[in-house]
Amino acid sequence: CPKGIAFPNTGHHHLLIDTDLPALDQEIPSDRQHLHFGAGETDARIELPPGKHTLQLILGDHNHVPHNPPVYSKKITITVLKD
Ligand SMILES: [Cu+2]
Repeated sequence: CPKGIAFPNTGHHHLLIDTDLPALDQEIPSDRQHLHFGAGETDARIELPPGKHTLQLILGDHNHVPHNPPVYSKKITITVLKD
């Protein structure tokens, strides 16, 4: 659900790009490597330069803090090809 809505076992997605999991007991950073889907989005289009990249999802609560226990995906590696 969108950020700011405090509800048990609820949160929003964060996409980690080319980075490891953040601290699990703090607010997830917000920068180009940590995208917040604070409107509750379940899909997105992102643009990355050609080459290898890693992607990983982690849920954060209404304050962008991972749940306890944290809910995150495996990290995957993708290759972006040139046009
Ligand atoms: Cu967030």
